[in-house]
Amino acid sequence: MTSKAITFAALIGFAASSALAQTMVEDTDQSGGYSMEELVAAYPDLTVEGFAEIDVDQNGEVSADELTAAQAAGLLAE
Ligand SMILES: [Ca+2]
Ligand SMILES: [Ca+2]
Repeated sequence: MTSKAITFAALIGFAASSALAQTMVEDTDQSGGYSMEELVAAYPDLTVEGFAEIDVDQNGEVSADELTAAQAAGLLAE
């Protein structure tokens, strides 16, 4: 393997690991927010209490902003 090929392989490996670090939550029912079920699909350990904490305005769905805030606060640990 040339040094160029090794550098390329390292870059691919880096891209793959950073993609894994970002857990994607899917709005499967296209409601514009994330329900408990949609969040549990990405975060199986999420509890009802945890969901209530993330749903800051308590409207029953987690918006993209609420999700970002929760991730930044470490409320959605893997
Ligand atoms: Ca939804
Ligand atoms: Ca909300």
